[in-house]
Amino acid sequence: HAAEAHRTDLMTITRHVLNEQSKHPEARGAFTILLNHIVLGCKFAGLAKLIGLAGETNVQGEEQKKMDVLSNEVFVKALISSGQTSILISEEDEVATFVDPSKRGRYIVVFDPLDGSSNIDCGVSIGTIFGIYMVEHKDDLSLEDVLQPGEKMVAAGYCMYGSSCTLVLSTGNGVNGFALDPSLGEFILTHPDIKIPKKGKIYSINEGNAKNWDKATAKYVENCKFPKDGSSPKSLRYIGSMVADVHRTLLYGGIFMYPADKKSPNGKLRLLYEVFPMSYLMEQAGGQAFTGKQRALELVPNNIHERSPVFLGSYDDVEEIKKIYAAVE
Ligand code: AHM
Ligand code: MG
Repeated sequence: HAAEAHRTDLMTITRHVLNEQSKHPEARGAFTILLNHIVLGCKFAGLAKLIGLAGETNVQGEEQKKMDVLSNEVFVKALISSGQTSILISEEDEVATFVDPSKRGRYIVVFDPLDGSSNIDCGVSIGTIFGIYMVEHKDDLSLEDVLQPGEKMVAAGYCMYGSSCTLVLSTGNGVNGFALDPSLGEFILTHPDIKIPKKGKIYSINEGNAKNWDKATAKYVENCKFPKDGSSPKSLRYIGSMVADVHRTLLYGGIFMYPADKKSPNGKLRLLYEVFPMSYLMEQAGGQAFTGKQRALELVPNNIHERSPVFLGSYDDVEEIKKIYAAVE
């Protein structure tokens, strides 16, 4: 009666992470506390989306703070009060937050508290994206500690506020998906060990930018629509909300692209808290992430809000765009 056992033996995200960390007993408690504070921020951001849908003014008729600003405040406070963080980098804050030495821990968290917030008003899925680094010496910190390639992250994830609230996490040991059970208030493991299909049938890109694409991007998209090898054309899906587009790519396979173009030579997406965490998850799920020049996770950031082009998804699909770039350069 395995199915029954499954229903009564709930694998919460806390329990799952404690199991995963059992090989590193020294890190167990600290990481679990940190994750619980991130989860709190996600629960709030999910709520913020619902409040955002309800309108911009409260009962007193006052303008309320924008939901992304509010979510950022909740995340920053939750992360500092965890006692496990040393530096925080948020898409909402121009400068890095160095946590007061009395409250410092060994983790650096880079995050976009509410990505795709322009989609709130029409109820489209939005999400939180985060990546986690670890510092050796929490008493001797500098920005250099955070300007590290994505492959140095010790964990990354996102939470999607859609038809359900879904948290996808990797601690460097595969990718797992958890759904928020609203009655329990707990994230429950629903998608263990996610692997991205080796090849997909979907491509995802803002085609409105086609006028400004480079040759490689244009050629790849042309191949998606008019394949030269006799295969069927791919379907186009583009939500315009990175978390939702990446989540679909992870589960169904295919490729998500935000390339460089003539107007935005580095693309649009931010390296530290958008491109790195999603690239980390893709690799952990068996896919790839490429910048047009190199493996995304090997890039070394020069500043905290730097942008980078990205092509990520199924192994074979990213392999194809890599070949095209190699041929046109
Ligand atoms: P934002 O941080 O201003 O919300 O922008 C990020 C979003 C991503 O979620 C999404 O992938 C991208 O912008 C879509 O951009 P575009 O509208 O140019 O296609
Ligand atoms: Mg963003």
